[in-house]
Amino acid sequence: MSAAVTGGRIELTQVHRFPNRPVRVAGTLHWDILALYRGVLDGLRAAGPAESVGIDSWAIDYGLLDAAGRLIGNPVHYRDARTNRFTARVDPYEVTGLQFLQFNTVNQLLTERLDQAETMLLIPDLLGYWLTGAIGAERTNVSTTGLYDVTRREWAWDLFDKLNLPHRLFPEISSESTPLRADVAEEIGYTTAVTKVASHDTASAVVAVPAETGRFAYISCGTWSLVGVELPAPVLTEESRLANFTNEAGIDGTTRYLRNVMGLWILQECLRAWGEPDLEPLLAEAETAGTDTVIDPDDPSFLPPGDMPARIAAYCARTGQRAPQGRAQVVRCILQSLALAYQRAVADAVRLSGRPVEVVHLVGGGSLNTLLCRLTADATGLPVVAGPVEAAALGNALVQARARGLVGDLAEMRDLVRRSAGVRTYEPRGHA
Ligand code: LFR
Repeated sequence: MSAAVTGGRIELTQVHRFPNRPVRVAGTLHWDILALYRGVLDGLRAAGPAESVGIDSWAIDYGLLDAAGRLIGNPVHYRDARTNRFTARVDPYEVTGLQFLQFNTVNQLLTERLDQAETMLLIPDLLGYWLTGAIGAERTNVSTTGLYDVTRREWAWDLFDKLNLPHRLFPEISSESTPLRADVAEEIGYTTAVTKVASHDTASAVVAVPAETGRFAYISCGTWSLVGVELPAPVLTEESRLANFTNEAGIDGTTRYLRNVMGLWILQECLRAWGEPDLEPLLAEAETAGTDTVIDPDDPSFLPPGDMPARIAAYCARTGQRAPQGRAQVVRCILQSLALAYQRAVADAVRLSGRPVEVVHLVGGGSLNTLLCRLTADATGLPVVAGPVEAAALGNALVQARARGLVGDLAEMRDLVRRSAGVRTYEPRGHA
């Protein structure tokens, strides 16, 4: 995406899109990281001379470099089964404030042989290293590893010793901009600098939430749905741990207090199993598809890739419910289950943080899904403001714009989003 700030607005243009297709190799699910890097180079070339570049991606996953700075093997996908054996956390919640997800970086690292590894780079830091030659770690993404001390705002060095993880692996947390390597500049046809943005896509998306006051919840709705509130400080209570809420770092010292809900992944995998039919007609049918069936989107059976319609049917058999019949009912069942999961997460976030909420901002690809937005408004009993769609890209660009003096603090960035991006409000029905 290329972005421009002109006339008091920020405009995004899609310049290049490439697929991110994981590959199973000898039983392990990998990211095709070189294909992704090629996509980045093609995109930069197509974007023409850009004053600055920022990188964000999904969190948690990483590549390992050897002492010569070469990548050791292909990064493993967090949906790989290698972390199935982790059923309880290894990092103390009162230190990391992180939700337990079996695939958190810390767990993944504990499955690896690390003797050849000199450096661990999270995915955006790895791409940044290839573009610039500079090694560093970006805070918002570091906060998703289970190896970050959320109070000291530093790597949790003590924890490394307890877990036998070598200190050398973890690069300094830095926020410096770095110029492109000369050979990369030559390849894409211009030189520019990589600006450190919120490299965790969810953190970038939260920057671009067009909230007017602090009394909002957000749902960053894509493959995952990240549901929570923005706070000035982490919540590290026992209740919060039991509710599996996470305290991930946002920009400017904010805390993204949220829960991971499995999200549109379940729908995406159904569409894949059905041979990628058009979603729009299915959503139209799902409007009136009568089914009361509700699944728990966070059931572990929905985590790995596979035949999702069959897994939904198996879940229903296990929970004594009638399985949804036909595609429209399956879609309806997924969306109403997500809306209920959002309702629970918003209510828990409010209860556990004490932060009152008047509106739910639903950003990301899911904001185009009118049925989901409507069901969410009805379930939460709150107005749902849907959009922007490309929230992560916008948040990324906004932080770059700020580094260039084009916009000020978070409130100003959000003003800019409100002036620029289209949003649609869904009022709840059936509430007094
Ligand atoms: C969303 C996201 C979530 C993270 C998951 C795995 O794209 O980054 O925030 O928990 O992907 O990295």
